[in-house]
This record gives sequence, C-alpha cells and structure tokens, in this order.
Amino acid sequence: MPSKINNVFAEEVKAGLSASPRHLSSKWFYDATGDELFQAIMAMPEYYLTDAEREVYQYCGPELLENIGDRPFDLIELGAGDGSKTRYLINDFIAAGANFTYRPIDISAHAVEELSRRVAAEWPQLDYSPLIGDYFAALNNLGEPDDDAVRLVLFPGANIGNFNQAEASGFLRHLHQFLRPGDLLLTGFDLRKDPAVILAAYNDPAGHTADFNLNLLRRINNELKADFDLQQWMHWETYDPLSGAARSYLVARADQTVAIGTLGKTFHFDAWEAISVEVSQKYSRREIEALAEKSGYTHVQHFTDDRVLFSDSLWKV
Ligand code: AVJ
Repeated sequence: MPSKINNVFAEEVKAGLSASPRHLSSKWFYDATGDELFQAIMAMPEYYLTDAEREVYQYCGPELLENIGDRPFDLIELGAGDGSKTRYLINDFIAAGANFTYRPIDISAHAVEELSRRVAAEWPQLDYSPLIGDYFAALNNLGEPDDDAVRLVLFPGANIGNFNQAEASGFLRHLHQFLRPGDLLLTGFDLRKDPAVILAAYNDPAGHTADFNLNLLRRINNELKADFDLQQWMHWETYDPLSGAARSYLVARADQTVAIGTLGKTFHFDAWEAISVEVSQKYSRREIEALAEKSGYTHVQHFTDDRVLFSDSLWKV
C-alpha cells in the first residue's frame, strides 16, 4: 500500500479513536479481505439492495436513452465495481446503436484492471476509457474544452448512503461543478421500508456483516501494528425510522487497552464503549426529490424495483 494513503489511514484512525464519541469511517472497510466479505454480504438473502438495483438496471436502459436522445455521450461510472449491473445498460445501449464511451472511475487501480479485462472480453469493440483516481480529480481530467459529449453519470450501489444527508448534498453539489447543462446523474438510493427488513440486512444471522465490520479492527492490526483482540468486540446495529439512518457500531465487550504501534499510542476502552463505524442512510422518494433540488439538480424520474425497495433516481443538470 502506498505510504501516503497509509498515513491518511493512520491519521484518521488516530483522530477517530481520540474523539468523543469514538468513530472510524466505513470507507476503510474495503481492503482485500473487506472486498471479499462484502461479496458475501451481497450474496446473502437478507441484503436485498443488490438484487433490487440489478432489477432496475435490467429495465431502465431504454428510458435513459430517451432522455439522452441521439447525442453522443460519455457513460461515467463512479466506482468501477465489478460491472455486473452496468453490463445491462451497456448491452442495451449497444443494441440501440448508441454512440457512447464507457468511462468508469475508481481509486483502485486493481479494480480498474479487473474491470478492463472483463470489458475487453465481453465488448472488444466498445469505446472504453477508464480513469484511475479520486472521483473529482478524475472528473477534472475528463473533458477537453471541445468535447461536447453529454455525460450520463452513474453513482450506483447506495454508496451515497454512507454520507449523512448534509454530507450527501455537499458531495452532490461538488459533483455538479464538474457537469454541464443537459448532463444526467443516476444515483442509487436505498428506500425507507419496514424497519425489520432494513435491520435484517445489516444484522444477518450468518454474521457476515459482523465479520465485515470487525475486519476494520483486523485491518488496523495489520496495517498499523495494533493488537485489537477481535474476541473482545461485537457488532451492533440500529435502525432509526425517524432519521432513516441504519448505524453500525463496534462495541467493547470488556475493559481493555489497545496499543497501535504505528501511532506510538495506546487507547483505553471501557467495557461496552462503542465506536461508530457506518451510517447507511435510507431515503423516501420525497427526500430524494428534495435532495436533488437542494443540490442544484432537476429531478427527472425514479426507477424502482417491483417491491419498491430501492430507487435509482435520474436527475438533470
Ligand atoms: C456499499 C455502502 C451500499 O451501506 O448498504 C453493507 C455497505 N455495510 N452492509 C451499505 C454495507 C454493511 C453498503 N454500501
């Protein structure tokens, strides 16, 4: 791992564990083990989000094209993912004879390499031009001034949910600065629903979510020379139907002192003290429309699955 990123990780761990209440960011879940554990989450029956969004991507392609018209366009995807849902759109766009370039953006060179291999195998003729880096840095490198292609930006997977509502609007407004009038944004939102259904998705009986969250402590052990004893920690999940926030915590089962070698520091945890590690914000369709307006976009349409668990919502710049 590049030392700069490692330093950011170390700095954030230090700040988050020194704060009161304590917190760590869910963006650090995704090391190689975390990626695998997240695959297990997506495959489990309680985690309805992935299948619901797949259902949406299976039908919304032609309607997206109607919004674009005959213009050439860039299909920009924030997060390369594994392309398993975007392939439905790409197949629809190719079948319709659309003139477009597929431009996934991901911070992970590894993720982009994997995706590039699949793209080359499946669509050797596709105009394909990935970007490696931070979303905004990559978007900055996107267009030559004479490039007048419309952009269709995909932000799938309910990743927006890891921001609280104020942060989400800040992110979307920032993204807006890189777009031009007529560009389109399709964002995946997990919808408000029966609290029991939401809680089960983040508190599964097989314990995949617990493993996924506890892996963050393992990562700190591995990368920052720490000695968290994972047996002394448990995963705890809440869903607050008032705010729409599902929240994950790591809770200390006993009094303990943990040394983090890279930081040259020890941290004491009282029994039953918690570290906040993730928010997964749920939205009503009305809240999504309000977020569009607040962030400078015009809401166009919600594409939901049949059970109305999930929405990919289309906005226009
Ligand atoms: C990848 C951010 C959409 O919040 O639902 C899954 C991550 N965390 N189970 C989510 C996650 C616990 C997931 N996102």
